[in-house]
Amino acid sequence: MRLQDLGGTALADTYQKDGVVVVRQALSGEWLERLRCATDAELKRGERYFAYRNLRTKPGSFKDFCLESGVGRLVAEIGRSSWTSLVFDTIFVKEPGSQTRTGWHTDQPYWPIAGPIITTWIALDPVDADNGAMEFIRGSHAWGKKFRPFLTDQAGEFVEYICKDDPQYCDMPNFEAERDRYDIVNWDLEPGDLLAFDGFMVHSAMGNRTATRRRRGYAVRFALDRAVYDPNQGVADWLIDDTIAPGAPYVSEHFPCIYSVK
Ligand SMILES: O=C(O)CCC(=O)C(=O)O
Repeated sequence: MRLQDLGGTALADTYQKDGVVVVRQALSGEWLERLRCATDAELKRGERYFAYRNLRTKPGSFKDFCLESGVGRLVAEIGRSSWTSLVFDTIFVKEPGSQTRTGWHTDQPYWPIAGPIITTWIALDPVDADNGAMEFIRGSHAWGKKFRPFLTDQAGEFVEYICKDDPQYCDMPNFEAERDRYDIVNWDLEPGDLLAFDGFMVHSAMGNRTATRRRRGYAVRFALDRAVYDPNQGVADWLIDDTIAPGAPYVSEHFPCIYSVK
């Protein structure tokens, strides 16, 4: 998995400008099959949509993928970083008929990390606008806004804001109601295609209105050069780590550096 074989520096340029880039056929068939099997095994737990996270912390295909597939180097190349650490991973599965849209949001205000974060979102099935494509507001990573975190219901819809009085955050516009005002992009994906996007990118995912086509996605979050621990930001308690000093690079035993330029 090397950027030069998958699209070269043009991908890194697009990422920097737009905050999101699609890397076609980033995964081999073997990794794809392993992640699909591991995803289906996890789903047997029958949890809520956002609950399937930190899968890479136990032995198995998710951990192997994070450590052995070369995804860390690919991410460092896309983000032009000299190192990458693993933050956390999640599977997002919209089964046929699960029509709820994943609401518009940004990720990083939920996390106690300042500085560059990249998410890789890997399609495990064919994905399009009918079965739950991700949508992005191109360039929104550069707006300099920290949108307020919010609670969602089981299916991922907005319920209410958290951190209501915290002045570092601002409320989100109603992006869905004003779609025409924004440069919204989405891509049809084949299994093995990978989206890489910035932690401050405004994004959403459509519902799955098909009767038969699953939409399985595997997301992994990575910290890059200048990503530092910021315990004053965020609500994700599983990312709190007292072994990292505030302001220090977001790397520790729990959040290991998985790639570094020699
Ligand atoms: O796949 C989805 O429904 C949402 C994914 C998402 O929001 C994310 O990876 O940050």
